[in-house]
Amino acid sequence: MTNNTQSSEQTDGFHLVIDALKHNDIDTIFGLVGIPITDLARLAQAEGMRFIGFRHEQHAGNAAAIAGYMTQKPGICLTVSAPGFLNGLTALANATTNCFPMILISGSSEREIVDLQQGDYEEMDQLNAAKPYAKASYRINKAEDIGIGVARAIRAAVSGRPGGVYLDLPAQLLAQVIDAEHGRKSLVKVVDPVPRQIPAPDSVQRALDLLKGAKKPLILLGKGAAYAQADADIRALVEESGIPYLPMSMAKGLLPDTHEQSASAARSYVLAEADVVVLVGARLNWLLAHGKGKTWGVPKQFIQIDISPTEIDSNVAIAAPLIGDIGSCVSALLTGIRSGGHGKPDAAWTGAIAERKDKNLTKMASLLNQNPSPMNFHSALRAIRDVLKTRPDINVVNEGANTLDFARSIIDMYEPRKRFDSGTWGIMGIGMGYAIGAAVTSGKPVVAIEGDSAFGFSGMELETICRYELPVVTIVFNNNGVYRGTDVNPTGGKDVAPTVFVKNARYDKMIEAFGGVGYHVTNPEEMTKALTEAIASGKPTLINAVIDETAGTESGRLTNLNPSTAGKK
Ligand code: ADP
Ligand code: TPW
Repeated sequence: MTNNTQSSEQTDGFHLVIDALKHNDIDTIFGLVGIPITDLARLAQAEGMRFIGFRHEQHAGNAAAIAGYMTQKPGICLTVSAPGFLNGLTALANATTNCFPMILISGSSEREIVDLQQGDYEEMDQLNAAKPYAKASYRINKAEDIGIGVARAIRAAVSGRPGGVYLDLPAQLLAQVIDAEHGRKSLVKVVDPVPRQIPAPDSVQRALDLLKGAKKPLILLGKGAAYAQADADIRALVEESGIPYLPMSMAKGLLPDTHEQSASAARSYVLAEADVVVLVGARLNWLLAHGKGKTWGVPKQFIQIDISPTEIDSNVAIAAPLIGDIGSCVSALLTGIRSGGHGKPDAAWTGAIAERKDKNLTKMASLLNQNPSPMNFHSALRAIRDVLKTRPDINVVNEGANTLDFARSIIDMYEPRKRFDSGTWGIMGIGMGYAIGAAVTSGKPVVAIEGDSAFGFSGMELETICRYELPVVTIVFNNNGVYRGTDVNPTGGKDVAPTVFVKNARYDKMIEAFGGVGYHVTNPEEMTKALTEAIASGKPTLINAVIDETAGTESGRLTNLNPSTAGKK
């Protein structure tokens, strides 16, 4: 610090962190207070930011992550040291896995005590603990570095493949006092945080050539495509090429699910039969059977659009990689297609898809229209589907096993980035965090469709939803257990089976404890009424939906991934 820039005014680490975030147009923090960040949260609020306080850091982190996914700006999660940090770390790891930009900011204990392991309050080497699970991890030690440290965290979170960034703020840093003018000058506004990355022209040509020769092309849209916010060009690519498309679960709504080129209802057929597949922001991971085996049927060639070069050839050979941001890559393909020479896909291909779609949709309609008592997944979801059809702007959160599998295929989405689910890990526990993040970020209602087990991971955040009066409707598919409620303890002992919960639990009573509205529904008519009223009221609501406890299958559709003991009787 030089004397000639010194003013009589002073600032400190607390102020500089808030100033640095605001300087980069970040207006919301999701977190949970305690030593040493309580004053940071207070100050954020005093300085006009929104601070949303949670009951557990994992959910604050999930809210931040989904806010990042929705906005392309890093969502911020603020926690205390060691245990608070670790609770948030699950969300940071999940964000990194799903390519969502977020920054986990945790206070940390005295460095000199932590490093000598002398036993400080909440002692932990957080920076190193975060590293394997974060895209980048940084610690700021000097108040005058807060500006550059926050800028670095923001750029790391959103540029290239987005991910989770950890930012370590030692308690001593927050209390450090420096000259205010010097502090102001140290702030950094990140210029062009997400620069366009234009694909090389020869890569584009290679992809176009491959596409031109295709007889049975298919476009596969992943959540990277939804994240990229290139909605108009993606739609134009699909419609002008005439190529059938499949959305991954969180890419649903990029084009309305009712679109005639959607091949969702003929998914297994198109995956097996396609000859050239254009992957747009979708990884060939377990969710796509690693791009090989029976699911993928006849030999095929892939065009893969991704911002991350190391994603290419990760599971199978990629014939035409297209490295760049999805907006630029899709627009380059579109220009090529518009300049001609790319005929529409064979009518035999689109015809065969249409035929299978019709058959499968008719079969599904008859399942959906049955009215069993007790209600099952299908009849409950039919009622929800019909209400949500009238509100395409509503955000949908979805987790569970059967509840996830059935809702994903039955609930149509009409707008991009409105569906948030268990994602790349198949994680349980994102429910209320994503719901709060989505409600706060969009200002629109959220309907969270939750298995009863899935809901339990974040259920205490009902209080948060009620406290902030968020328009979140949580529907608990209550079938008395994990997957279903019918397992028995083979020993005849008093403990119930590992998958079983308290029978006939009344989750609706939980929300009433916090002033929210509870409904207990046992048939589709009651579901329709409850959901319609809840959405219209905008009040925090929980609908306890009684589902046939025999209806679910173990692990939902993932039975093949579930090893079972040879000795099982
Ligand atoms: P899904 O689960 O829907 O199949 P994934 O999460 O597996 O989707 O894949 C998303 C992919 O999108 C990642 O490989 C990521 O690198 C990529 N991606 C994310 N944002 C962009 C972008 N703006 N431009 C290009 N690729 C992107
Ligand atoms: C963090 C394992 C996968 S699905 C599931 C669990 C516990 C719950 C299924 O029961 P639910 O749904 O929600 O009642 P339904 O419709 O089948 O009745 N811990 C974490 N993540 C995962 N995925 C698990 C455990 C799991």
